[in-house]
Amino acid sequence: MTKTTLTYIMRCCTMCIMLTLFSIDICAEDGSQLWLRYAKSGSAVINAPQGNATIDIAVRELRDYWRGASLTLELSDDVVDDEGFRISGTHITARKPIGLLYAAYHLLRVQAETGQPMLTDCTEKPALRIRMLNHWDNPDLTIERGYAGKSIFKWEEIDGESGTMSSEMQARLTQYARACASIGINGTVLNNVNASPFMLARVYINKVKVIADALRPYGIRVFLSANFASPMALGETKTADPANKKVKTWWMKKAKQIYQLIPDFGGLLVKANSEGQPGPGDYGRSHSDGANVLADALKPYGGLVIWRSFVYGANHKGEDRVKQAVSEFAHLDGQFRENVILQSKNGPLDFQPREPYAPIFDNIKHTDQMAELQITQEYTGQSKHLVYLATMWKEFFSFVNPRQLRGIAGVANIGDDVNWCGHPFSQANWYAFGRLAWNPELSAESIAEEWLTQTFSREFYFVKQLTSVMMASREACVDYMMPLGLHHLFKFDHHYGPEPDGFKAEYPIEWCPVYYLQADSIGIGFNRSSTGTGATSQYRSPYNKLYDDVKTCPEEYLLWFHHVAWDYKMRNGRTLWDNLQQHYCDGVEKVKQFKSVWNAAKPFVDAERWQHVDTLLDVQYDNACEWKDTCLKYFKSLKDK
Ligand code: BDP
Repeated sequence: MTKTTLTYIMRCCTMCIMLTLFSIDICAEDGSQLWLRYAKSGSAVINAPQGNATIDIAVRELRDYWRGASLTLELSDDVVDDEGFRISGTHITARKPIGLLYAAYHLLRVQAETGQPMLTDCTEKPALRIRMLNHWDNPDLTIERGYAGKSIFKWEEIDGESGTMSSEMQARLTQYARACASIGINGTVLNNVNASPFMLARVYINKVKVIADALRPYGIRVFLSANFASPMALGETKTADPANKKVKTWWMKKAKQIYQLIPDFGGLLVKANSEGQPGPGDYGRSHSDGANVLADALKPYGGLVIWRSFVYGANHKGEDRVKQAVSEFAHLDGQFRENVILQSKNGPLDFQPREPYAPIFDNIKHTDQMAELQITQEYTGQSKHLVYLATMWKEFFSFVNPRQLRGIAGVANIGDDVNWCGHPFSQANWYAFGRLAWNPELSAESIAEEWLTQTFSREFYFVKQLTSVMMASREACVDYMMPLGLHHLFKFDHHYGPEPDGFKAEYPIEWCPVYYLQADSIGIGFNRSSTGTGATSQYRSPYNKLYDDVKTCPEEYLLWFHHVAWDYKMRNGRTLWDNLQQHYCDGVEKVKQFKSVWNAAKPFVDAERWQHVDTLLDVQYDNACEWKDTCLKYFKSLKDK
């Protein structure tokens, strides 16, 4: 064998190895790229102003992935909205750099969806000013209600003194920022609402600055959750009483310290006097007394206080839990500073698979409000069930006009799992949250199609079939877990499986499933009408009347608002008991169908993600059967008593 032949053979082998590696790289789909699976292009010529970090990112993204001809990016006051943009031919204009970045992601999304570098003239701007994620991440990297690994905010990998972080942390943060910016998210709360006071200690603020610096070019402002007793817990005051001078001074100094390091810091999110968290109530002060002290401290710097209305069991012990937010906050409306926003969960209880909307949105008129949605699937199968939540959020928007809100927050489902969210389809909920915060008029269906196309395949059959699965998935979950207005039948603490007979004397009654079921041999359901707790009276017209009367109450909320006899005739002429059984069976049946659709989808999905989803659908099916059997068995035992 000549030397040339040997070299040739060796070259070929190296190529083969490289090709194999390369193709593994292309084919292996571990979900880590989320919906940003753009193919490299590198062909476009992008003209843009220089010297701005955000515009540089927009240029880089387009240069790397835009497959069309040249584009010109320009800043112009013609675009009115600070975050908006205009596309006209090959000209992209925005008032601020962030608009150009949003335009870049818009173009790449359309290209990924259509397969073409399409330029359609349009003007876009976000519907809501604040579009933020709330991470429930703890400094020890655990995540409350997190089902996708540990926190991505790895504090030990950040050196606050030198302002640097590990390259892994940097890489993950950049991917996180890209994903958020690609769907218009512009704020993030880095830590749990059950907040460690240490998050406000100087050493953490130094580290927060490093994260804020990394996220800033992507238009994302950083917020922190604050423990109301921080000054005292950090040993710097003797009390956390908001009327105390030293406490006020502490908050002012803290604000100054934060803003010196992070000039665009968003503000503080506070869970006060709820589920054991400290608050102004500990000193006989009101929520507005407490919120206003923080608001005064942040005001000079433009910071916000986001105060949560998820408060129960403090001042209104014994009252129906779903009424307590209104009881606690309605009389304080008008007493909050202008930079205070009241943040409320979509439903009055706690992120159940279905709840009526929270009536606090009807009762607060003089304080800015934000809605809090739960992207992480605490009560909807965690990272094991395929449950697409956009349909639930659209349902909420049909009662509470999102355009009247100052912002919207989503409790994040993000962790350090390779695919970020655990279940491959849970990524869709992160995606849909951002898209709806940008434009709440988008349909849940079109968002599912967008996401599927970008995340898996543009194949028509695949997208159509899987869109129908996603669209049916939330109702399936309601059916197999708690149909017809049933709620909180979850196992204690982890909230995963069914425990309809759950009762523990040592727990507050509001945590016990039997309290919500109110089931006996006669019937089932919580009477919240005017003959019961009167929760229906907290709703605006016409819902107050509609919900109050068992005859007009929508059946999906029936057992939320009414205690109904087992043999009550439903609108279809069959008894409540019959209907309940039917719903549970339908729920199980739907999951079975999801499995067969997924089976047929095999040719369109890479093996790795296909297998992952398939395994999870088996788990979901088993769980759905368990929910049905456990609940129906228990109800029957009561009914037959
Ligand atoms: C409940 C969660 C709990 C949270 C609480 C909250 O079970 O972990 O701390 O809400 O929102 O859904 O504060």
